[in-house]
Amino acid sequence: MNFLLKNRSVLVFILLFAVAFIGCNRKPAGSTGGNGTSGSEGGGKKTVAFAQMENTGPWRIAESESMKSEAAKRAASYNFAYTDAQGTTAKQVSDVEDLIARKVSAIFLAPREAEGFSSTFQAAKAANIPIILIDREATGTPGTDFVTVIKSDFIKEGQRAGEWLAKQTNGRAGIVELKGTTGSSVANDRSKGFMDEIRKSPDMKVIASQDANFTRAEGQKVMENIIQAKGKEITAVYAHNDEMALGAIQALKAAGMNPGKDVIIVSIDGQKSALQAIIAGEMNATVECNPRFGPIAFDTLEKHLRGEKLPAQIINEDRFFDASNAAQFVNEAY
Ligand code: GYE
Repeated sequence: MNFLLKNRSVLVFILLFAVAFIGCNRKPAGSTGGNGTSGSEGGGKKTVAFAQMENTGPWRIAESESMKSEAAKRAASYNFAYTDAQGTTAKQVSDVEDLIARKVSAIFLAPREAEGFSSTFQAAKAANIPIILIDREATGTPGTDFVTVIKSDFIKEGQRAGEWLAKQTNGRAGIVELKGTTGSSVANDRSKGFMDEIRKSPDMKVIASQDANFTRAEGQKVMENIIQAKGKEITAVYAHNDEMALGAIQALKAAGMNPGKDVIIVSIDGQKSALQAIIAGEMNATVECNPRFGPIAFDTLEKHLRGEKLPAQIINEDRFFDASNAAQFVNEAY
């Protein structure tokens, strides 16, 4: 003690050490639940954020879970902040603006629509906060407006669905297309890829095509109206995701039609309830679109932080599920 009192610099050092120690053990503010954000900019860790567009339906829930659990695995290095835009692009823009104001270290963004983020990208750049797009595209230049985009090849997904349907129906079908959210890159691309394939068979006709916003309830409602207008002309449904396909199956059954048999159903995602519907014979095929972005998203961020040059796009490899393999994969599905 005598020594300490005599030696002021040692005392100051010990005090500073104690303060730093308390700082490191401080719990991050908030929790990861609901619509709020969590994570602290303190504690020496980086806060990384995920700006999700909405958290309804198995695909989005699986994506959010994957991001949260990967952040938890890397909790020694990161605090995690999460925002839920509840299906509104304007809210998602302001969520990202708030994260920039909070000076988080990096933002993963799943943009609901392609347009609307350019001034947000400018603000992030000015604040030196890297943005990595996951699951959908947004208008802008990779490497400048955002680091890169990690996603599936949506045009290829549409092509695979179209090619499979042409084979399955011997090139003759009256098709209902249930489209994803208007203005999303994914809906445009899934339409384009499908149409590219369908055009090769003159007797494959899209007899109705409507936005059902990627949800089961809207898929069902839109399908009910189309059944009233087109009835027996309908021999196939191409839905941009499984949720809308499952809604359409409900509508077809309620109208006394036979999904999976008289009406061939093909969609995209590969969620558990779709594989179960394939096993039950009510649905025919689904192109996988993997929602488990956590590991690749964080690996990509770390490469960027190490100064590695990244490609403009990072494309996930996806599988294809139908009656031949649905039972084999149903247990690992979300
Ligand atoms: O297929 C769908 C979700 O953006 C790739 O959005 C994603 C799509 C996915 O709501 O189910």
